[in-house]
Amino acid sequence: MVSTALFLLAAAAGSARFAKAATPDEWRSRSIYQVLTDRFARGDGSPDAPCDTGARKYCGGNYRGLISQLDYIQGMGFDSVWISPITKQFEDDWNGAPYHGYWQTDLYALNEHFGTEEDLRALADELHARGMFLMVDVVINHNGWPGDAASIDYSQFNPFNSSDYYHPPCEINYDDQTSVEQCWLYTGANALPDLKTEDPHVSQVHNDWIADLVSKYSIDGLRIDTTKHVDKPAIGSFNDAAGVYAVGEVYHGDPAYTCPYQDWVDGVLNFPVYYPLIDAFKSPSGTMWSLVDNINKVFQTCNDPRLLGTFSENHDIPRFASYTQDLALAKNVLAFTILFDGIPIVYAGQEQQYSGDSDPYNREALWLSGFNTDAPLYKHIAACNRIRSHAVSNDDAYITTPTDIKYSDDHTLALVKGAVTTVLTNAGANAGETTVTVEATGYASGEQVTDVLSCESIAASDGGRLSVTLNQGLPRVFFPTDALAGSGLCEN
Ligand code: ABC
Ligand code: CA
Repeated sequence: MVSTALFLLAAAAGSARFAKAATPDEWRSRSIYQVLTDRFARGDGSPDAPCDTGARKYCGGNYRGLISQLDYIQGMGFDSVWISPITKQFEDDWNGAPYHGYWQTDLYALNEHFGTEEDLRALADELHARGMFLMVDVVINHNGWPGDAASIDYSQFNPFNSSDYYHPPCEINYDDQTSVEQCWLYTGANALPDLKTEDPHVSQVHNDWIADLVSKYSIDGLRIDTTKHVDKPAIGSFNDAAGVYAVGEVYHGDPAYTCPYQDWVDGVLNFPVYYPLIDAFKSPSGTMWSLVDNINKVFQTCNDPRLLGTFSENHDIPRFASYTQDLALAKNVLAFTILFDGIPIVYAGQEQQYSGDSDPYNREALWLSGFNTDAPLYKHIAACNRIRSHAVSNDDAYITTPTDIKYSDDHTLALVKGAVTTVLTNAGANAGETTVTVEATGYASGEQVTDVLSCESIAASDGGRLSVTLNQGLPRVFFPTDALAGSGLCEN
């Protein structure tokens, strides 16, 4: 009894700080929708407010707008939202404004363009009321300054208000890791003064800050910007101090470079799979071979491949539709993104087939789509997310089961993960009918399986063999027909 009472007291005292902290394990089954806060939804609802991406200025999106469009996000099956960095930025905009949030000047104040403390708390509350998680982007590598390196007045920054806290300016040599960590990402027009994160004082300030921030706004997870530009021990202690799942932005396509970061941070964005994924699917002349190769390397090299973030677009890289308008190819790439191992991340606008290429044109305002829930990719994403969460609720082991590549050729890839068999093709929408045989799917001989994208059913034959017809370049996602009840997919 005494110990129970003590436990309850301790739990009550600790609840304010730790109750909502979400662990890596709690994130495994999640599916993330990434928004640039400024570009997703406006609180005043003005549906026609223009947003000129080329101008690189604020367009008026904010937390209140985001709250008002959570049905749209949830309707696609997402249960987590990654928002832009929340901290105060400089206000000058002669060379582009910090509408993206990566040019902070003050760790302890909010960027008021996005809303007040109450608005941000209201966003966290509304997400939690829906069973959703809040992921916040954070920057510990640098601050932002509206001028070049020589013009910086360090006293303007809070708390790192002297040049002593920063590395001296230098251009990064990407072949030298010390330079990657200690030189500046940009020294020109909008310089990014690079913090001495290896200094124990700087690191301690960051760690105290993040522990408080996570608690103050009930944050469930972090995306750590510029992870490869920060020394690894500082990343490790920062993730520990945060006490929630963090995914690091290690912007590098080589698994041998990217995977070792998992010794220091819970997860990393899966750049090694991103590059060959796009190459495989952006046109019918792509092939699957480097994708298969990098999947195998990631499985061999990363400590926990199921904690990586899988993505096919973000705000730094060309949108998929900038390569091709082919809807069948877009559906294949999204099916992979959501049904491959790891935590899927879809960047707002992908569901509306936005086609901006590089920064800043890939940052289109979502409200200009009218939040169209009839868009074909909106419905496609919803089906993929739905079968994934159904597979999770049917089988505890699904999420930690590695994907098995059961078949691949130049144009086709068949993935088996638990009860889900995903068959992908880069043949494109103009392709005719072909048949591919996938062996050893794990289905029983004679078992009926349904493609949840078309609702067509077929039976597995001996040894779980599936004879899969592909037509018009569309992906197929099979699940045992008898086990579909409750999924909301193909149930009648
Ligand atoms: C602005 C303009 C740009 C202009 C630039 C000078 O200023 O919009 O048009 O070119 C923020 C803003 C940006 C802004 C920058 C700089 O700040 O969002 O709009 O650009 O002021 C993160 C964020 C990103 C953010 C920052 C800065 C960092 O996601 O949105 O940018 O806080 C590097 C960093 C990476 C960073 C990215 C933008 O730059 O590592 O953290 N992203 C190579 C390098 C990478 C490099 C990448 C792109 O190029 O290795 O380190 O990323 O420059 C593969 C290789 C990769 C290789 C790629 C290209 O090819 O394996 O290693 O990446 O095969
Ligand atoms: Ca650095």
